[in-house]
Amino acid sequence: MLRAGEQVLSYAHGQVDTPTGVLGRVAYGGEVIDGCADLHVPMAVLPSGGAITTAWLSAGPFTEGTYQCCRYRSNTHLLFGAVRLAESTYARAGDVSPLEQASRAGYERIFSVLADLGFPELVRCWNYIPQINQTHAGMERYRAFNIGRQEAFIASGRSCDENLPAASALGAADGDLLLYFLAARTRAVSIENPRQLSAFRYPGQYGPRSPSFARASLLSLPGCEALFVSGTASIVGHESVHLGDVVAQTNETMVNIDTLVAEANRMSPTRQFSTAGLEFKVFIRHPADYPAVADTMARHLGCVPNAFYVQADVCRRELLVEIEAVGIRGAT
Ligand code: 3EB
Repeated sequence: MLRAGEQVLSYAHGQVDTPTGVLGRVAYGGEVIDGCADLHVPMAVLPSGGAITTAWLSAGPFTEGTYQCCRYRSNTHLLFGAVRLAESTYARAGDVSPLEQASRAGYERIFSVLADLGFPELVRCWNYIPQINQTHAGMERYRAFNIGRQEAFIASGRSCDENLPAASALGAADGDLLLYFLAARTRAVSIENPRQLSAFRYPGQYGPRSPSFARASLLSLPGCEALFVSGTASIVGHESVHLGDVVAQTNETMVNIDTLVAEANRMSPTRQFSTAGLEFKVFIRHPADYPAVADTMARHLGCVPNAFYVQADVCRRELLVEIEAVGIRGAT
């Protein structure tokens, strides 16, 4: 188990009972128990249920509070925050859906919190969108989310194609729109995947507004460097590949992650990240695919992955798996 304070940021998943040095905790699955974690995500843990807690560990002293409905905890270097929005509090306004409004409002709040608390750099975002693949009033919900998110970037004076955060976007069966994030005082390096078209340049067939995220981000902190690999799927160029084949989709996804790791090492030659050394969170559309996904990852890596698995919908209907990862390398 990692001890807080050894380096500016560490990450752990599993049994995280650390009482001190917790910047933020997120529990996946299980029951909603007040105080069990800072945040609860309603996604079933595979293969057998229960809950997994993830923790971002850092040294105090911390400042914490609620600011414009955004809960946050921060120290000298980093801020962890979360916004939960009920779509029912927004009314459809012409073409503008409640989800688009909630997504825009959520990101605008995040940006104002970052500006006011002095953490201008959004490094990593997690976006959980209920019923992500459902269509309402002719628009798929993931696409409505993308419009609202990009509107917030524009309204906050942020670029939509530079310095974007790493991100994941997944669908939960139900609940509120949930956004959580890590922000820093210093800028991260955004990394793109040469095998894929940047998501912020996706053509119009994937929705009227492109998704605002980078394929990975690399943050230098005192004593360590953190690589945040965005949710990664079986996409080459801008197209989904290996339709209906979960093993091939998993392999293609791992090749995409290998490519991002190589890009990160090109930008940070001293740190030498390796795919096998990353910690993975794996989102699987159909629970029955769990053994095939876990086995394919192990074969690809040549070892048992440091990973946990949850059931979630992926933002394109044909994608069966999305894999994200984090790697933190201390000074060597
Ligand atoms: C993709 O590559 C798959 O909209 O924030 C992955 C990670 C995906 C983040 C997002 C979407 C997002 O397009 C989907």
